Amino acid sequence: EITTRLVGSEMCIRDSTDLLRLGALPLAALIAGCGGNAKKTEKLPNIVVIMADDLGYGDISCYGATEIQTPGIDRLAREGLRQMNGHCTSATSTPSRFAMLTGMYPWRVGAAILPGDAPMLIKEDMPTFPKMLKQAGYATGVVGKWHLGLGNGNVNWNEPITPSPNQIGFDYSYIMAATNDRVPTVYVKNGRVVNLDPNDPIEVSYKHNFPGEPTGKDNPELLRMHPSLGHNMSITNGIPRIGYMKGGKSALWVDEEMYKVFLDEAKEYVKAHQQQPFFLYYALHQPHVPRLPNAMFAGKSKLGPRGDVILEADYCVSEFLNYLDELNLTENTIVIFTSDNGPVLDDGYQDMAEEMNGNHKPAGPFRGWKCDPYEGGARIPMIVRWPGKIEAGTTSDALICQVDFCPSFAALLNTSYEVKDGENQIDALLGKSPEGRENLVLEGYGIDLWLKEGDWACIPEYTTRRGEIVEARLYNLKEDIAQQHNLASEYPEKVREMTEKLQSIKARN
Ligand code: NG6
Ligand code: CA
Repeated sequence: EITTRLVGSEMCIRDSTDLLRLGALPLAALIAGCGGNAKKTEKLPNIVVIMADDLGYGDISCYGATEIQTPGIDRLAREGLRQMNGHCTSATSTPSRFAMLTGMYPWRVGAAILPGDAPMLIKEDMPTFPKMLKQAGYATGVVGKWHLGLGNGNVNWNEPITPSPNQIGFDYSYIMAATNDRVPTVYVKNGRVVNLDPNDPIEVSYKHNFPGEPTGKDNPELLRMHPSLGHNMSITNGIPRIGYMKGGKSALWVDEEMYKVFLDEAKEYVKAHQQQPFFLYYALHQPHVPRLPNAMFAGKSKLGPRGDVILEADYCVSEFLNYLDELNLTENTIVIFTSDNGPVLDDGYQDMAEEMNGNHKPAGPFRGWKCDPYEGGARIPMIVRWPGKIEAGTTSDALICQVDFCPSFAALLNTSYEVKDGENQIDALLGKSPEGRENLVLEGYGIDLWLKEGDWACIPEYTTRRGEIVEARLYNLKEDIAQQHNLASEYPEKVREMTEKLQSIKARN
């Protein structure tokens, strides 16, 4: 008989194949204790979420790319499960990451792409994925892109910054504040800028430049890559960014080395915490702009810098997985690989992404890109590996979203933890059940929320800020995966029903 008992940070099962054989039972029951006659105990599984930045469904070979090969990420697919209907909540970064970490729809707090000097969006009293895991006995760390704000506004970058990720559930953080195209272009470790010289303090502003500081706009002669849109403010490493910054010379990052800085940090974290259950959120910076591959990858993809940094990201995944092997952690570590939003070619720099794209289809078979309220904006790769527990080389069509990670893992760990919108979809996440969510609210950039339910996707009619009415759109994804035929006028009832459903989810509190 299976009882539900957690023994410190250990769970016990009769033997390691029990979990597989008992696949039909709720996983929470499986992972729980097993009374007095246990033959051996097994540690709680480590959990790693690797999240790429702007990587599309069609950008990796295990999801059908033919113009680029991603053997590192493909290894995860070969040894695990590909979610074919996996989503981020939003077609941009900050909202999706907010949802993944809080289990709450991001539009409830008006989440939007944040500047690098924005205050922390996740309030200290909000439930979070890492807090839940801490409660279950995990060490929790984040390495890489943050983009959820830091401090309480008016951050002094020369002092300890709080709140940082360390105040909302992570014991350890080694991050960039926002994106690689936004200032401050420095790393922040546990709330402190890394390698800062106190005699060269950092100042940051998103409103005005600092006297005498060059900008991309005024000093194009200093640039080694030019903007195509925006990105004409302060310059770091010959690359113009969004926002103004002064000082901090010794702390500035070198874009071409960033892959290694974060990879080494991720490995270090795992090494340091291998004795206890750990959670690592490894947030890759690729293939977001500016795309500056290390010399190891430059020119290797034939798709230009965008393809090259995808190869770089793939290398990071591969090296990280090899390191888990080396430390003997592969078997007891759940690894999820995913992305924060759909792909984009030209995202503000002249980096040949469009010119060199050739026949590559970054969004796979889907319509739309990053920022768009279509499948291409928010259906992303989601690969889950747990050796021995998830059948290798399988796929699932269950509707599932990153907003479900926190409540799903809470169920797996038998921890009771309330979140607002995420659902316990652990059986779908691990491939034990073909059923996923009944519906999911998704968002483009701005105010266009949309609803996916069954075979249908509906973007209700809405009014833009300028007062223009955008007509409702309705697509049958089963027959029209590329969303080419708007069926709204043919099925007004369906539109009405889905619009009301969306309204009622919005109103839920
Ligand atoms: C946009 C930027 C884009 C990118 C995006 C955020 C311009 C013209 N475009 O405003 O380059 O930084 O914000 O991307 O500035 S995200 O993946 O972090 O959401
Ligand atoms: Ca992104």
